[in-house]
Amino acid sequence: MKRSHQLSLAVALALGLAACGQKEEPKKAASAPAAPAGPTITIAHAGPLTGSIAHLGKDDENGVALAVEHANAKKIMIDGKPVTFRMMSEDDQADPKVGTTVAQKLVDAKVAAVVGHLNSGVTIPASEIYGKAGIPVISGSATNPALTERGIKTVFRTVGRDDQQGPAIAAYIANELKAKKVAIVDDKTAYGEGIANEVEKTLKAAKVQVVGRERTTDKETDFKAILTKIKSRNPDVVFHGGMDATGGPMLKQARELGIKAAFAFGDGACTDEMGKLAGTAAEGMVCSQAGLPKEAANKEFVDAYNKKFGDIKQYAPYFYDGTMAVIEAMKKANSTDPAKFAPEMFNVSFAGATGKVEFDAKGDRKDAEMTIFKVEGGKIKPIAIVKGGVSTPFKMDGAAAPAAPAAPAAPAAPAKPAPMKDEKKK
Ligand code: ABU
Repeated sequence: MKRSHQLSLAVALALGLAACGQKEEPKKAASAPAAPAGPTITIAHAGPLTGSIAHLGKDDENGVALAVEHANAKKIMIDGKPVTFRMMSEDDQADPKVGTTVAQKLVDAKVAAVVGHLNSGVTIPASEIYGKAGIPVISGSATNPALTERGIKTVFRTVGRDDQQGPAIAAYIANELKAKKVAIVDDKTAYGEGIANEVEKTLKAAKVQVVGRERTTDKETDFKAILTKIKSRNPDVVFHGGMDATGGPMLKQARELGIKAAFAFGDGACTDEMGKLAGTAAEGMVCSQAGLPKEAANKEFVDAYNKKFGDIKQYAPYFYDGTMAVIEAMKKANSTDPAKFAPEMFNVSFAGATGKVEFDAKGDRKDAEMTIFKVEGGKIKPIAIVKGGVSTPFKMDGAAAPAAPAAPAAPAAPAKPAPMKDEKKK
């Protein structure tokens, strides 16, 4: 027992000393220099979060949210302070008027940059407001050339342009579908009308006969009147410049009317949503996107997106890269002040989710690659990549495993497939 008491005392003393030691640790911590407090910087997203293309707007918003989360995990230091990023997201309803109201709200909220909007017809007028305030805006989906043709030095995009995409899908219609007669429809939006014009110009130059040009709107649900006119002209192919929300029902109604022509679309209707909206009528349709397909996106990005949000709809990787471009520019400028970092947007160069991200003097994505898809089993499948007029078949090997997103030292190179036998420089 005596020995036992001695042991207890020794244990108690040891514990007491240990406790004393523990008490001293906070003193050491308190005497260490405090980490400088850092600012919270707001990066805005704006796009359609309600309405018929909300599925695409939400996809874009998810891309921005994921980029903000990944940037915060990196504990980025700017001007010697740790910066926390937050996203502010606004619904523009895919409406140009609502878009300008949203733009003014974001300017008044003093956001550092805007990653948006989805629609060319909304981004173009909204960018005038951001431009006057000196706030950079970068879209991951707006493809109308006019966006970057007005000399505003704060406007960027991570996708290609419709004067690249239109010729790419038109060349596919002429050379691969071997169409002799094509009917064209557009939805009267900046995007729909613009890409339809590019397709028409390219087809006419290739001596393909354009047998009709019909107009609808982005709100229309009944296309039977224009489809009846188109049927009477017996085209081999119908091209629609519009979004999936109109493209899907149009295709379904065309088949109900007995139209046998192949259907082709631009990126606005180049989504898996077409299989849902048109059902089996979507089988075999072809479409283009103004960038590499999601199958070629950085695997780390794809896995993180899938885990958090499910399937990528289309533009999320481009909005992710737009957000990362803004943050890269801030790092280069060592400033979160738009007046200081906006000019650095022209100097960013990094391996993003969609490949190497760099901008030309207009704010357009350098070396944009176009992709042609076909719907099989209700899903869009990439079949060819078109770059600088050269078309090559899409292959998965190597394309889905490029470098980590936004890691400047490791370029994300998509697969460089062998040239198609029957496709040469156009
Ligand atoms: N690029 C198609 C959808 C967005 C737009 O340009 O309006």
